[in-house]
Amino acid sequence: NSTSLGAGKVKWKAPSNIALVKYWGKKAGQIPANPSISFTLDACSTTTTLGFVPRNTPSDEFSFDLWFEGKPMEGFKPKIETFFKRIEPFLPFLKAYHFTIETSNSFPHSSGIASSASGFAALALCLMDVEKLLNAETTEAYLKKKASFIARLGSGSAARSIEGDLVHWGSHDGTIGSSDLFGIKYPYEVHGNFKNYHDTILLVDKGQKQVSSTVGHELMHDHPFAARRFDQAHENLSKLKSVFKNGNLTEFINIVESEALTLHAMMMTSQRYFILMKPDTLEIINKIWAFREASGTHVCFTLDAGANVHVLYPEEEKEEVYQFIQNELVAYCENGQYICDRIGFGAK
Ligand code: 2P0
Repeated sequence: NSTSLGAGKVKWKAPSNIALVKYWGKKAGQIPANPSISFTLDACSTTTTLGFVPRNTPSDEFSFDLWFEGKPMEGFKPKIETFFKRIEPFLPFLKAYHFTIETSNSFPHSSGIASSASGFAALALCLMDVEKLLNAETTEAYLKKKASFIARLGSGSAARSIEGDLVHWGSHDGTIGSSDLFGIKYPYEVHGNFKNYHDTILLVDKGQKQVSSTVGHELMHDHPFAARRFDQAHENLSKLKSVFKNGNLTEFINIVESEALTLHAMMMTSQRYFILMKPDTLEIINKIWAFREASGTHVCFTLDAGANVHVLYPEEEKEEVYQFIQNELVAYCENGQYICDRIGFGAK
């Protein structure tokens, strides 16, 4: 059903996400070693426009240029080149066009917030729009599913940045439609306690990470605790499914904080070992625990592959917790910087 297509431009805004059960470790072909589930974020996003112009002469090379926040981004081109090579079998039109990729993030540059999830999700959606223009029969559901599949080949966690508000990625026994190849919107009932859940991201350290996530994943290959960890992720996902149904926030906190600390424990116990948390990360965690105990609120934390702390809390407790963040936590943020985010509903 392919038609030819003139020049044009498409645009998508894709959100970042924060894993509750973490993806850490993978098999060949960007297949996760264990299933994960994430909250889709709202404020943290990448906006990408993709211009395309048909090329006159056939070529064996990809042709594209890349702009980041209005400036040419030569340094990132090899990553996109690798990405294009991986996805070409599934998007055979890639070499027929010259692409202009223009991208910008809603969050501050080098804030320690990974842009690979939102970035690859936005680009994958743009490429799927081109496929849709070439084939009018492409449905919205197919576009989203394949966009997640394509995004995964750029960065694993990007598979979870297409839809909202909760996204599950990775085979998990008894979960309808669960797949290693793409993320799916969580298909079961979710308790009202999780509506409009808040995530205030405290920017503790904006420096370059010592070990990239890709290397961290690789170090799980001969990690002494890998097998047990992967089983644990399955167990935690099963438990979390019950929690999403019954709304038990105490149990939610227990799973989510344990996942965050286990992720970092895996880093500390791999060979080579490394630490991405900073002293202030631990200060914040201790403050959160003390406040939770004293206030009876359900504030908790999670961590990404970095020193920043994601402070999670329900809509009902937002005033009290936000006051606590202001009074006691903002002091630990680099230049006082933090981002008020919440659960979001996917790419637009
Ligand atoms: C996650 N992270 O589930 C885990 C937890 C960070 C901490 O997936 O090599 O950028 O591109 O597939 O997805 C970050 O790793 O790694 C990540 P690649 P990715 O969100």
